[in-house]
Amino acid sequence: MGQDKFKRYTITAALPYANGPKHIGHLAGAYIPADLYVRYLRLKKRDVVFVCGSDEHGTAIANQAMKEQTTPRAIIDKYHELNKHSFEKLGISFDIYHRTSEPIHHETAQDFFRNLNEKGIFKVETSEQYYDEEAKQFLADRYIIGTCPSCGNDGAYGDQCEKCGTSLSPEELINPKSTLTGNKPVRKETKHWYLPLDKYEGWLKEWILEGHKHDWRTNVYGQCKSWIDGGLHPRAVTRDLDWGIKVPAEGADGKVLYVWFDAPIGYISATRQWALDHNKDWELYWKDKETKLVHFIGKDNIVFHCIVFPVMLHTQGEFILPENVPANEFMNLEGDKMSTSRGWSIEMHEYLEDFPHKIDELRYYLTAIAPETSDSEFTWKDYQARVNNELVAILGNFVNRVMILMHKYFDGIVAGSGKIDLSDKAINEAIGNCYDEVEQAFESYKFRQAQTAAMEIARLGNRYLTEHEPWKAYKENPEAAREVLHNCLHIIAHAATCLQAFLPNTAEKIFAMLNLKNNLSFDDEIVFEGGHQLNTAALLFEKIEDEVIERQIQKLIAKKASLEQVKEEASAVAPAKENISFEQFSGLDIRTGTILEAEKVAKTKKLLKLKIDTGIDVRTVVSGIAEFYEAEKIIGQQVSILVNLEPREIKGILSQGMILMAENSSGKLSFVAPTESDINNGSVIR
Ligand code: B3M
Ligand code: ZN
Repeated sequence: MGQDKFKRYTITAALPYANGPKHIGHLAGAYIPADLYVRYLRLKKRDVVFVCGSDEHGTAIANQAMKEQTTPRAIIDKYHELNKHSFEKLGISFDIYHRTSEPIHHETAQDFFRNLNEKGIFKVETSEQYYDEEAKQFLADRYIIGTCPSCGNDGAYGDQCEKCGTSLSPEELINPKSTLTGNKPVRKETKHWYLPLDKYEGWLKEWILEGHKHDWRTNVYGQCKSWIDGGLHPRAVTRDLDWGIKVPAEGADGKVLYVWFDAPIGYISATRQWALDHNKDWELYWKDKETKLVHFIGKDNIVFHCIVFPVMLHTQGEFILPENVPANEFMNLEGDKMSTSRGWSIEMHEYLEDFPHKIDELRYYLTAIAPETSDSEFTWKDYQARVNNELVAILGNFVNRVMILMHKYFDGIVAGSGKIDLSDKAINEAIGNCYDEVEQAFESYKFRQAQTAAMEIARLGNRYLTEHEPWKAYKENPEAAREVLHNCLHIIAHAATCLQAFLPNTAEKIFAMLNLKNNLSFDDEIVFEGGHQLNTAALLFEKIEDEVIERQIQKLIAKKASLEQVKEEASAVAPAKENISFEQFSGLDIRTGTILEAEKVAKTKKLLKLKIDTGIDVRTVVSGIAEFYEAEKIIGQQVSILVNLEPREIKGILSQGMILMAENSSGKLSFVAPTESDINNGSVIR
């Protein structure tokens, strides 16, 4: 199987954006398979480092910050912790869960860029890009929406139409609009650094199309082939953005590294940090030819891991390349695409809240339906069936019956002297075959098959027990019953050994019941000596009742509905009022003014006392905006003010006029002010 060609293993799982919780589709796509593979390697006593962490740059983070009306920093701190914690609870055994906001990562990414820049790898080009004159910034792809040229969807983004899946560039959008201001953006010149992928087409053909035709998954190979055959183009690796890693080059002020340039380098910086923490040499894990590098990802990340990042590693010169990129397809949920934003998802932390003690059940089910070759589907009914018919009825039942009988008939003591072997030749051989199949499946990244083969040991045991009926034999021939049960103990120990990558908590419980050391590796011998005392039997799995499943389905439907309602409310607009005459309108004297002073009105939640220069005079106005604006931050803010409103007393203060505010459907207020700077105070608004 060639597994000994390598001295050590660097295993990566895609760095999830820290812009929100991650759902069980992500878990099934990259993290569980990576964890299974790593646990297998550890069981084979191989030298392995398993790295992951939060991807904390890019517009995904900046967008979420805007949505939650907070800073990118606050967003990444919040979701890094949430995701890290969920992975831990789910038994994803990373050696390090790092962050791309760490200084060591900024340094590593900048060094990488500098190195390629000095080698003259990049093409530096000035081009015209969309610019929002009002927001005074270049617009990243995600900040431009318009009509999709392929399907006509008018909410397509500058990089992709999410309706039809076409990948786009901003220039292709019909009627582009800035998402920041809603304005039509203009074209403006800007300079960027490009990775000339086109120059490496020949190299990629040789490395992937010839070199990995037989060992990469067909879906991965196929995607690479269609990218390469379709012709590659230079890709900008810098962006005009203020959230990210500063571009370390002359003339790059205000520019950051493109998030897909820095994120995969995150694997390297995570390894560096881990090496520092554990007194290891990180370079061996990234530069030694005897190290096997494997990236676990979902199918939407294939081009970056198979084409862009390898070209970066190759042009750098010293780095190894991935041996394999076993990307999974997608997992759907109850007949529809899984999506956090549409509320059709089971987030990892949601599952953990409802089923804190059913970790192995989820790992098992997600592996059983892993989308290794095509999209698959999670349904709560199928989850229930797998748990009840396989984990409870086969594995749990077998282990439980054997333990109970051993305690009932023999006080939980293995009798005899010396080593008590597995005496049934046929069973012994069958177990050997299971091991072979498990290993072969692991070596070729077929985790569904590996799990089925490992479960086969428990099935075997169940059949063996049913055939030999020790509870009948015990009456006439207790020694025969004893031998059957001893054999069953061996079968249980083998099942636990083979299943422990999939079911780590269960295996731990089994080893404890058997009074054997935890984490038996594939090469450890299983030994029961005469006189060996078993521990008491504990229940491994509980049957899942229909109500539990029904509740989950209802919860899912309710979540989606409530999200849709929120969206509807957010876009709801108050109906128009009755017409008024021009005279009535002209009666309003509205002017531009500037806030000179602002302070909270004591003992109120909503009120600010403002001093306003109206151009006519300086006057006091009390305004109910304290929940939306802090007093100190609005000094100097231009406003629109109705100056001929009858003065009135509010909380003992005479308020002379009213500030005009825009109010959205959720009650949020915003100033209405001129957008040009030469509109002086006292200008008439009409
Ligand atoms: N954060 C995209 C994603 O979460 C991206 C992966 C980076 S892997 C280096 O799907
Ligand atoms: Zn489209």
